[in-house]
Amino acid sequence: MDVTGTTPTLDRLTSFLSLCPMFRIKNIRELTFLFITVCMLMSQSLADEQEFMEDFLKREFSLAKPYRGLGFSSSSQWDLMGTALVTPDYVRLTPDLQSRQGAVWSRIPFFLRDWELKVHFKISGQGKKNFNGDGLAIWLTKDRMQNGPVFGNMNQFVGLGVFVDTYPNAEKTHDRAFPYISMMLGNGTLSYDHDQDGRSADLGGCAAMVRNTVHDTFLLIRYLNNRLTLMVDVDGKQEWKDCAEVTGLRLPKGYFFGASSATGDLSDNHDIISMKLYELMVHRTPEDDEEEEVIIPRVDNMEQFQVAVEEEGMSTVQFFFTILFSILGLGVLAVVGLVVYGRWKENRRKRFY
Ligand SMILES: *[C@@H]1O[C@H](CO)[C@@H](O)[C@H](O)[C@H]1NC(C)=O
Ligand SMILES: [Ca+2]
Repeated sequence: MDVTGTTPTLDRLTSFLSLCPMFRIKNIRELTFLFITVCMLMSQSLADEQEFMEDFLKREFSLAKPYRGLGFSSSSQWDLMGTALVTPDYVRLTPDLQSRQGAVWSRIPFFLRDWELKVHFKISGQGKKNFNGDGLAIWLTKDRMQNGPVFGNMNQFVGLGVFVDTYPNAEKTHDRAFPYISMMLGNGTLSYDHDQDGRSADLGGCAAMVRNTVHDTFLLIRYLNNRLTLMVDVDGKQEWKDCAEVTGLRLPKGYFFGASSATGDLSDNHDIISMKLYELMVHRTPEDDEEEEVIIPRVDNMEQFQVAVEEEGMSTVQFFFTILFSILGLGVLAVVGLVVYGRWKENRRKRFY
């Protein structure tokens, strides 16, 4: 942005402001801040809308009706495992019975750079709230078809896990409501702590009422320019709600998509209705393409991320209101000051008589 271009705007802003007496204050720095903040907010929302140009459904990485030959035919792109079975309307990972594990795994390694996965799932069962479990997980990991304690998949996994956790295992649960959806990036040494519902390693999440709903429940995992965004549509309003987001997340290529689930003493039916993978088309600069490939998944500035989770900084909206109220406060102070000054002058005049 060149300097000469911005000056007339500032001049115009100043002359506009001098028209309204309320805003006639000497220091226009606050107002400039306000103006810039509004511009930033507007450009932000525009950027969000235009982030990618197009998306393309990739059938080889998608699981959708009709599930012809799924898990059996040699031409199928998916394998079934454990209790997983296919019906005309869904892939049931586990039935509403104790101690079951089931999974469905893609057979094809995945190499796309920017993508979005829409998962249509259903969790239902006889148990009352908090007498059901344990939930399901969506994966994009180095290993496939493993058994284990993380929603029916191995621990110390390498790659991405998104968990729909329907049972609070930790006793201190007042900090989050269940079912709780969260994500984690495994690097082979990090482990998912089932007794703590994965708190120590999760990269954020949200509560989502996803069990025994009358409407359809969806989640969306978007990976775009190394930013991972998790969104949910669980209220039957056909609208995505933000759940969690991590920037600077680096995921190696050649991993496998999967979905898994496990029941323990408590159970539920855990069904996948579809998993649709879209490739996202993005504008790129040459520098973007020269970016290093990682071998182990990681998040840049992990420490920074953890700080951000613990003590949230001022959001743009908070900043906007802080500035707004500062200006209003200054206005009130000015009026009070004028009144006091007027009284004082009057008193002084009186004293002279
Ligand atoms: C995995 O991540 C943890 C926590 O960030 C770190 O301490 C550990 O060294 C990492 N392991 C590998 C193999 O990179
Ligand atoms: Ca749990």
